[in-house]
Formats: sequence, C-alpha cells, structure tokens
Amino acid sequence: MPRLLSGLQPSGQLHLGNYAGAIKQFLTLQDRGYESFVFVASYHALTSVRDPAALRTNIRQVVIDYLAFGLEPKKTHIYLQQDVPAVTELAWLLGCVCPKSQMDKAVSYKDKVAKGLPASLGLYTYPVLQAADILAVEPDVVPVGEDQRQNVEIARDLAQRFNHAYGRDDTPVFKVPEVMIQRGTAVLPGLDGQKMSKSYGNTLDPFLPEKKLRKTIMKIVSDSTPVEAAKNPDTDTTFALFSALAGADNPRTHELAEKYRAENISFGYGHAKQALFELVLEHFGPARQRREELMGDPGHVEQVLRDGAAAANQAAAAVVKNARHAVGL
Ligand code: AQP
Repeated sequence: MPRLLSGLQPSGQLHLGNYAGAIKQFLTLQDRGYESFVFVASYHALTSVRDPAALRTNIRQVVIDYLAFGLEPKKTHIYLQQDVPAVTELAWLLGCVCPKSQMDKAVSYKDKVAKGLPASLGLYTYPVLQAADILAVEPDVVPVGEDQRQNVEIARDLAQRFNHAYGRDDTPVFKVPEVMIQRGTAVLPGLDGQKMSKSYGNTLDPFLPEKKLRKTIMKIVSDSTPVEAAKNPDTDTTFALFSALAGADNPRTHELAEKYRAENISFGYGHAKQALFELVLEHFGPARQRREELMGDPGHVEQVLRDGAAAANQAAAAVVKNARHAVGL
C-alpha cells in the first residue's frame, strides 16, 4: 500500500490555501487507498508562536479541522509531532550530514525573517526537522503546496547524502520520497493578493460564521476596473479562489470566467465575491457541520491522536534503529 506523509503547522487557524494546496490532496490520496500519515507540526510552530495557551488551542483545532475536512482515522494516522520522539533523534542524525551551506540557501528562512519572525536557530534548521518528519515514516509521496517544494527537495537530498555516507548499495538507510504538488492551487493568493498565509493576516477561514465569512470575502482586494468594463479573471484573487474550490475545469468556473470577460453593467467584482461566498458555504457545508460535532467530543479527538501516534511510532522505530546502527551507535 503506498504511503503519504504531510503536516501543517498549528501557527494559526487553517485557511483556504492550506486546504487547496495540501488537505485536498490528502483527501484524494486517502480515497485512492494510500496509508496516510498526517501530523500537526507543533515543534515547527515554536519558530513563530510564543504564546503557550494559543499554541495549545491551535494544536487541538488543527486536529479537529483535519477530521472535519474529511480525514478518516481508519485510513489516515493523525498525530502530534511531539508524540513521536524518534523524529527529533533523526533530525540530529540528519543534521550531521547536512552542509551548513544548504541551510544558507533555504528561501523559507529568508522569507520568514524578512516578514519579522525571530531569526532563531530553530527557524534556520527547520528543513532538517522537516526532513526527519518525512523520512521517519518512509512515505512514497509528500503532498504539499509550492512554498514547500524546496523543503521536500532538501529532505530528499539529506536522505541521499545519508545513504551515500552510511548505506550499502543494496540497502539504503532512508527511502527517498517524491514531492507532490497540485497544479492550479500550488500557491493560493490571500485577501490582499499575496500568498495566503497564517502569518500574513490575509487568510480566508472556511469555518467562519456566515456573516463574518461574507464580510471577509467582500474585503478581497480587486483592481479598479469599472463595473461595466471587461475584467481579467486570470489576475483576480476572487476568481482564483473560486477556481481552486470548484475546480478549473468545472463548467461553473468557465461560466464565471465568461461573466468577467463580458462588458456587462450587471456583473462587477461584488457579484463574483457573492458567488465565492455561496460556493464556500456549499463546498464546506458538511465540514462545518462535522466541526461543530467534533468540538463537543474531545474524547474522540484524544483517541484519534493516541492511535495515530502509536502507528507513527511503530513506523519510525524501525527507521531510527536502522539509522543508529548505520552510523555506528
Ligand atoms: N497559499 C497557499 N497556497 C497553497 N498551499 C499553501 N500552503 C500554505 N499556504 C498555501 C500549504 O499548506 C501546507 C501547510 O503549511 P504550513 O502550515 O506548514 O506552513 P506554511 O506553508 O508556511 O503555511 P502558512 O499558512 O503560510 O503558515 P505560516 O504563516 O505560519 O508560515 C503546506 O503544504 C503548504 O505548502
């Protein structure tokens, strides 16, 4: 059975970018029979979150949202990063074969520091911990958004370096996984047109109460093309979000694109935003309902995490044992 591994940081409320770039792929692969390992990257979130109460709340919320979006614990092992200690041990072993220059070249560190995150050692070596998350459970694929491509490439590279240093030809220590990125939703824009990101304050949370959801969608930045003029759907954020949710090939998306292009006094950006609002409610209706139910069932959430951690620990134990042996410990 093929395996996938991926995770999200509990650095804030999950948003449409996380859903379109990552979670939607988890759901598709889960339905195709992949054994899935999907974790909450709580150690990674420590590079940006310094409020323990907020972190605790976010961690629980990410698990509830994973389940609400449709991850099924029978097919997907859901766990917290700190519940699989083998990951931090592997991070050390991988760090010892990682050239410093590789971290110097990592773009996410530079981007995040430029956005005001503290320039900590944790943030600097973030890709090594991420490589350990990935390699610990030997996945075939790592589905992520475009911004994570380089980090998965680093994980592949570290696995190969380690295998080269310590493996024997016929028995590599680490399995080298493939990155998987969804075309069309690889970088979803946020309300302001930049990449949608928890830390940029430009996100759309599909679980917002209806009134607030509509208000937030109406805030999406659009250009100043007058109502009666033709508009370009390909450069508009509202259209990008609609297309990511409905699907680029959906007749509803084509129909909306035609409305943009027509010179029509009765179709402005406000109408496109109303269409997006209705689509979000329709698309996430069942998830919004499930989320309400899950919020009242903390026992179930705890059980899911215990089972998920047991499966991840089991997978990681064999990998760490091999890696320790390979280096001479
Ligand atoms: N805008 C996006 N479009 C497509 N995919 C996205 N992802 C994030 N934003 C977009 C994908 O979601 C997964 C989880 O990412 P993460 O939580 O580890 O951190 P991130 O990529 O840094 O996400 P954020 O929201 O931007 O978090 P902060 O602001 O805390 O750094 C990944 O697969 C990512 O590609």
